[in-house]
Amino acid sequence: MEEIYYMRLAIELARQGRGWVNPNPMVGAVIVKHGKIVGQGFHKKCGGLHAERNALADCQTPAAGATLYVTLEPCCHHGRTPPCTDAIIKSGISRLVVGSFDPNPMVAGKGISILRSHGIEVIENVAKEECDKLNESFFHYIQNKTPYVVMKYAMTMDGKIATHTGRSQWITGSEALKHVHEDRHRYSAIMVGLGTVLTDDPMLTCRLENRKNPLRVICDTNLRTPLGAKIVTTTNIASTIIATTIMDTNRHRPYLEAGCEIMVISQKDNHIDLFNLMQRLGERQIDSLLLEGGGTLNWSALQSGIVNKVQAYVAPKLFGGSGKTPVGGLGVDYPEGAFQLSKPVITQIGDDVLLESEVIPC
Ligand code: AOF
Ligand code: ZN
Repeated sequence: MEEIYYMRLAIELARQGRGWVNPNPMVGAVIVKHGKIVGQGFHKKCGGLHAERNALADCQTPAAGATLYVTLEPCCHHGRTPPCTDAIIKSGISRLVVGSFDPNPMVAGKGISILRSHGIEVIENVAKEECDKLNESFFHYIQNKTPYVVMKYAMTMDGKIATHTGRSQWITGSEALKHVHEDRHRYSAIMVGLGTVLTDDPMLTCRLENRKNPLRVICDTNLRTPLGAKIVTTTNIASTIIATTIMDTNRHRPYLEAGCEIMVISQKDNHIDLFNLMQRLGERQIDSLLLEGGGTLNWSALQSGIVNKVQAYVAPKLFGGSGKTPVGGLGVDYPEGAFQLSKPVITQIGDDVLLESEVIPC
C-alpha cells in the first residue's frame, strides 16, 4: 500500500516532464527515510539530470539507509549524463522500489542487477501498468528507432470529419481542442498530407501558454505545397519539414529560402514511403508523431504499418450526406480484413468522447 502511494507521487512528478523530455522518458523519483519524504525530483529536460539525481540533490538529510522510489529502472550507462546507478550506490540508499523496466538496450535489466550486486534490496513492478502508461512513446522509440505514431481525428457520431461542402471547423468543443493542443506539446512532431494543407491551411502549432510547438511534417509526394501556406510562411514560429519524392534541387530552393527543410524520401506505389520517412525522423530523434490527417494519408499510414495508436474524438452531432470520413483510400474488402484495434479507453471530454485504442499489428 505504502509502496503504491509513494510510486504514485513519483508518477505525478514524472508527468511534469511531459513534452520537455523527449526523446527521453518521463521519470519521477521520491526518497523516503523513516516514513518521511526527504527528497524528490523528476527528469525535466533531455540532456538534464535524471530523476534519481535530482531527487538525491533535493535531499535535506543524508540518503544513506533510505528507500528510493523511481518510476523507471535506473540507468547504468554513460549517455548525455553519467549512470544513475553510480549516484545511488554512492548515496548509501539501501532499498529501491521500481515501476517500469527500461527496454533501452543499454539498460534492460542491467541497472537493477548492478544495484542488487551492491547489496541494495530491489522491489520491481510496483504500479507497473501506470508507470508503463507514462512512456508508451519512449518504449516504442527506444526499441524501434522510429516515432510512436498516434492517428488523431475528430468526427461526428455519423463518422464525418467534414460536411459535404468540405467545412470541418469545428466538430468538437473547446475542451477537446485543448486536449489536442496538449498533445501537440507532448509529441515531438505533427504530420499532415498535402490535401489538408490545401483545404485547411493549418498552422499545426500548440496554442497553449508555456508549451512548445511540434516539428511540422508535410507529406507532399510531388512538392505542390503553396509557398503562401501558413506552414511555409511561419518557420520563425515552428520548424517545417516537407517530405517529398522530388529530387530536383531547383524546386527545393524557394522552400529552403522560406526556412523549410526538404526531406527527399524514397517512393513506394507512387507515394512517399512512409516507413522510410519514419526511419529518417527517428534518426532525427523524433520519438513521437501526431498524425492529423487527412483521410488519404491516414489510409496510407495504416497500410504501411506505421500507426501505433488511434485517438478518435467523437462529437454528439450528425452531418449526413457525402462528407469525408477519417480514413479514406480504397478501404478493406471484407470485415475480416479490418485493421484490428485494442479495446478502447473511453474518456468524456466536455460534451465529446475520446476513444483511444492501440493498433494490433497484423
Ligand atoms: C533514468 N532516469 O530520469 C531518465 C532515464 O542520454 P541520457 O543520459 O539522458 O540517458 C537517456 C537514457 O537514460 C534513456 O534512453 C533511458 O534509458 C534513461 N533515462 N533513466 O533512470 C531518468 N531520463
Ligand atoms: Zn539515469
